[in-house]
Amino acid sequence: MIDSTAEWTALRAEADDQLNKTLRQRFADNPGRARDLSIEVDGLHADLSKHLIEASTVDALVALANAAGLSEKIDAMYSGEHINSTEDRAVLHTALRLPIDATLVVDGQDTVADVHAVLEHMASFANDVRSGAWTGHTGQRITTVVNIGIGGSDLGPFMAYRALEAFRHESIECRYVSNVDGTHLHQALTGIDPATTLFIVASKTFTTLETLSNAKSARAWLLDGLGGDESAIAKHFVALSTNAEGVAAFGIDTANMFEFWDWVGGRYSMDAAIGLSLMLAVGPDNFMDMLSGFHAMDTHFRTAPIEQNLPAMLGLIGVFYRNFFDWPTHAVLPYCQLLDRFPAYLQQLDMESNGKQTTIDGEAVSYDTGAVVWGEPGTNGQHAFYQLIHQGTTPVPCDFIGFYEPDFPAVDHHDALIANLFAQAEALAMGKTADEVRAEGVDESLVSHKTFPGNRPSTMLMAPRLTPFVLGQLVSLYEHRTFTQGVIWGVNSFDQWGVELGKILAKAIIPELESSSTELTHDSSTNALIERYRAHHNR
Ligand code: G6Q
Repeated sequence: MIDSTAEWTALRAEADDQLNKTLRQRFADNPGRARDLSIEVDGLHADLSKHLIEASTVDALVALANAAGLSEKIDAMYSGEHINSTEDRAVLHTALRLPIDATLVVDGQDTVADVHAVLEHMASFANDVRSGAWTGHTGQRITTVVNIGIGGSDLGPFMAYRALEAFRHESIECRYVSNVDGTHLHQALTGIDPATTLFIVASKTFTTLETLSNAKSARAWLLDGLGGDESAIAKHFVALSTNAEGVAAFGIDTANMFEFWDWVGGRYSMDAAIGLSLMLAVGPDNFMDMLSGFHAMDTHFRTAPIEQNLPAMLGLIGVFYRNFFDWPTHAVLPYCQLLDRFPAYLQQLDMESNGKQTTIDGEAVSYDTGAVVWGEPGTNGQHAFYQLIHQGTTPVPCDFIGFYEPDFPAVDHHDALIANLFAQAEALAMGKTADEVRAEGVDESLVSHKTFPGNRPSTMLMAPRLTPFVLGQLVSLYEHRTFTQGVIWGVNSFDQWGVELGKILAKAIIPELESSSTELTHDSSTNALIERYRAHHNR
């Protein structure tokens, strides 16, 4: 296992060295530090100089990556080997953004041709809906799109729809329904007109309880609103899935199905057909620009040497803090209101991928894996949880994300926003000593309260503007950061067995809630909770 290698052991000593040196000292020692520890990828600037690293750390992390075979594993993923071994699947989200003139034959199939055929199908449908050529059952144009999906079939398109609001069609609004809590669908349907609503049922497997429940209720709502004519379904329901049979069984014509493949993991699928709602909102050209951004970062990850490889370095630095400093969480803090769902999106990407206690070979890991990922946009977070980040007992490595230009210049507070962004990273890194506090004349009883330890690390990611291209770069960056960490920890980042047990138990409990005739055989806590629920409903 990786923790028995010399490279892992070397990092223990490296971590001890780095913990003892402050960021203040590092910047004083090397005025060129920001320049030396920055990486630029196609206009995306990453300043890594506020990390607790030196050139020796970079060398030690690169050695660890080599010991784990990172470069070989990148090649294995990109070339379509079945690296998702527990499900015997290739992992080819990078093929979703290959240009049309690329070639990639996997398992005898020309994936580039398949991907672009679906993209063309999506684009032609999106153009028809956006232009009004596609109408609903009563001949009216579509103005509301309701995406029904959950997890990987919701978080990505929802995040991206919000992120690219500045690029969206003025008269198409998308709404996203994921939770089986009926309130979610109720809210989404409130105030909209069935005649002008298109439902997208997004489900890779087309077996997901939440999605099928919401889709059935949406179908009933539509038919109710349009006079019960079943032929209306064809104009108001489309599906995104790998399961044509399931789609047909639900009653959606497979001509209105946009397919993807089992080599696209759910949480890696927003750039596959799962992104249809986004394409409807921003149009095919912007969607293709986003794919170009993904591809640019994919190319960088595949070709850049590890010490200059942004996703690899961010992943390795994350491992450094997780395993050698025992810091259990990682915050993502976009200074961009339109990225408000980005932390939630990354939470799934990272935690579902690397929250594993078993190596890919089935052995129990002897070290920590996946960090808890969390965050909110700045400046809001500053008035909430930043207290803990500045003065709490456990440091939280942070990713700050900012842009030189605002999304909507009509209300321009951009200098204030970016000043806060830079100030937070500076405050975390440099802190404020007790002597500095005293020098301000602060009463001695308050000095310790007003002291900031500093030495709290962060990455600063900056791009000119949040465009489709930049969003693609950012998502790909985090996909590959996640991959890098999975390789170091030796886990399969592409399965998610940990979500299965709860699903199975829920299926068993539904009939037990519905009828009191079933004998309860759970633990006494679960039995009592079921009984209380039944009693409340007089069952
Ligand atoms: C993602 C996960 C999971 C999945 C949902 C929805 O990687 O597998 O979040 O996306 O459970 O699954 P379906 O798309 O099959 O409905």
